[in-house]
Amino acid sequence: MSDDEIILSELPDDELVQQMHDDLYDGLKEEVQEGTNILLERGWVPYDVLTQALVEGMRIVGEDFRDGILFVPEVLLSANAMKTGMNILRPLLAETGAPKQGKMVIGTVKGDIHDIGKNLVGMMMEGAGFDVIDLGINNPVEKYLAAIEEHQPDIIGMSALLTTTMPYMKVVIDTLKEKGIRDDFIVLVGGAPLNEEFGKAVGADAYCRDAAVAVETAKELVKRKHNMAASA
Ligand code: B1M
Repeated sequence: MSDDEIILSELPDDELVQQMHDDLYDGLKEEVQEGTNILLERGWVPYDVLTQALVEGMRIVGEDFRDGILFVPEVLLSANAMKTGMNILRPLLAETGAPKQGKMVIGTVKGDIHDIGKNLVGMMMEGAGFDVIDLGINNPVEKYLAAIEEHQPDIIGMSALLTTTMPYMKVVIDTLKEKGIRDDFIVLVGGAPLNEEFGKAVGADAYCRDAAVAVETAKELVKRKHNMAASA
């Protein structure tokens, strides 16, 4: 061991979190995994590990990607390191014992392979008591339709991270309209380049800024739908 090797378990929380940002930046899977476990062992709640250590680390990666300091291969390593941490947190976030809320089909739209944000939304929705059917990435409208047919969800969630792929959400929603089934579902959209106005323009029920907002919005809209059905 070299003199300057960092022992993660010996770092105080704030320095460990900083170090995890650096390790995520450098795409160091095992270190991110170890850091995640250490924070959990120290009693951190999974949501705080997720947001403060992992999501914040990815935000920094995103800035340097945007500024041309990091490139695709490096960002891929960071994404994989992030996923390692998320995999540890997934079961912990899911086992909250929350009462069943409904079913959601979620996928990243056609042409888009970004899935970290979508996965995170799926994890948080599961934790809030929703059954989540994850369609993965690069989904053409046919995939959503097949999943609707098979799973009869309450909610359809779409994710897009590229300005070139976000318009595809309208293709999906317009197809639902053409088939006369649009109003059978709550449609939620999200992803970094979207905003409220875009959500309205494509005909979604709501734009969700982040996973926590997605959970709150989903709960609220499902409740509203049930109340409407009960009073009909
Ligand atoms: Co991409 N990429 N990328 N990338 N990438 C962005 C999105 C970009 C903004 C980077 C930049 O330039 N600053 C830029 C898009 C620019 C634009 O369109 N205006 C970009 C680009 C250009 C590209 C490529 C074209 C690069 C290239 O090849 N030259 C290429 C495209 C590939 C494709 O999809 N066809 C590409 C590839 C990649 C990687 C494969 C290397 C990797 C993805 C790995 C993976 O996902 N498995 C990658 C990554 C990691 C990023 C950044 C750095 C990080 C995205 C991320 O995971 N964020 C991203 C920079 C950025 O976003 N600032 C960037 C963390 C995640 C937790 O946040 O996804 O926003 P986010 O999710 C949030 C909310 O948005 C929301 O909740 C989540 C959690 O709170 N949310 C939802 C998301 N989906 C939701 C769905 C919902 C509700 C809420 O449904 C109900």
